Amino acid sequence: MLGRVGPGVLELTEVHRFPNRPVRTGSTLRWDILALYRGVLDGLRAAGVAAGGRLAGVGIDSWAVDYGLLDSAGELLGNPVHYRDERTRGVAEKVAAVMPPDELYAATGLQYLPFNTLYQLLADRDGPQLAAARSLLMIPDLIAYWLTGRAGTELTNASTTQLIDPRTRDWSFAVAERLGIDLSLFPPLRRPGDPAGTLRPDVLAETGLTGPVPVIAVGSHDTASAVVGVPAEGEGFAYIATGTWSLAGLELAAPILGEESRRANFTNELGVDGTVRYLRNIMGLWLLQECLRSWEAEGRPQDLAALLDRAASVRPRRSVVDAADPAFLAPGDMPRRIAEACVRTGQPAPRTEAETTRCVLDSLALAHAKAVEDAQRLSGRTVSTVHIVGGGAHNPLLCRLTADATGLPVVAGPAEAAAFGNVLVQARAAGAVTGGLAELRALLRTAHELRRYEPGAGRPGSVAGEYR
Ligand code: LRH
Repeated sequence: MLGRVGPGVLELTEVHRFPNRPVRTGSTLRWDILALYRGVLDGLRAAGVAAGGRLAGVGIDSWAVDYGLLDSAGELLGNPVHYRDERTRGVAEKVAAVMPPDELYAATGLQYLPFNTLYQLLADRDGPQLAAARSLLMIPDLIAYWLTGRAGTELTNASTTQLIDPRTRDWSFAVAERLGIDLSLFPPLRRPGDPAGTLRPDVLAETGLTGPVPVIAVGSHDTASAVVGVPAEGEGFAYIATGTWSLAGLELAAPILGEESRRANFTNELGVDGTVRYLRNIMGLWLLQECLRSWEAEGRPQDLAALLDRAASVRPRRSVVDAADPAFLAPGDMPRRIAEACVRTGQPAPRTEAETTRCVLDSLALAHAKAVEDAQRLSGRTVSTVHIVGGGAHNPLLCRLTADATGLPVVAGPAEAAAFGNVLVQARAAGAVTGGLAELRALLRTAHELRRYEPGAGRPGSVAGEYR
């Protein structure tokens, strides 16, 4: 994405898009990291062409928790393993025997997800790669390292490792020691807005860019950048960052680390400008993406807009599944797994693509509402507006069902919130704009058209007009 930012100016242009297709080798699911890096280089070249050869900065964000291991020469030891791989099965139980879950939560504030970096590192513990590793780079830090030659660990993403203390916003040395994690593998922490090097000469040559091009640390966890890109006014809002995942919760000034919060499986990830992302992971549009993949493989490819239209006419909440259930984490045959979950819970199995889609969207809307409700109860905050950002902002049925389930108005957009949050934090570090998150969000509200869905307004035509 190419961004142009200045006082009163905020534009994003998509200059290049590339697929992210994980690959299974043997029994292990991996990221094709070199293909992704090639996509990044192609994207930088396209951005340079669109911007006339000069870029004021580059910022990188990606999904969280995963990492690459590097040897003593700084070479990547293997393709990073995908967090949906099953190698962490059973690891949390072993961790619990050494450090009970309540103590781990009180120290790190992280919700239980089987793929937290901590569990992945423990799953890798006896492998030859970790033994040979001299450093560990989270995915965006790895891309930044290849672009600049400089290694660092960006804080918002580091907070998803389960090795950060959200009160000190530094490593939790006690947790690492107790669980035998070598924190010296991680290069020094950097914070959003910090300089992160400049593009290497070979990168400039390959992309046709004119140097120097600074790389600036942003909220490198995509969800951290997406929350910067929530066009909210004031504090009484909840956000749902929708994409492969739905990340639903609140922006807080301090973590909540009590037992009730742990039992509700809320996380305290670290955000930009000292904020905390208090949220719960919900399986998200992954459920629908995987269904679409299955139907296509079976020779029944679907047109998404038509499918959503048909799903809108299906009887509401005919069957719903638990959209936070890790049983839906792994790839493969999602329609069958959804049908099985319905039958297991005494509900009718969806019979058609439209019924399955409706089941997914009803289930997501209910899970969104539950997360917004629980977050309010646990934080004492009152929410008057729910913001949906990310890909789901383009899904009118999901937005309407979420408004109905929460009983609150939903403001949808921008779909590219993470890219907006990324360029805004860069632009501020470069001095092109000033202010805190409130000012950055005010700029966003002037730059982007949003849609508002009122609860209980009925059919898809319930879009109550533009919100500007
Ligand atoms: C969303 C996301 C989410 C994490 C998951 C691994 O892309 O970063 O915040 O929990 O991927």
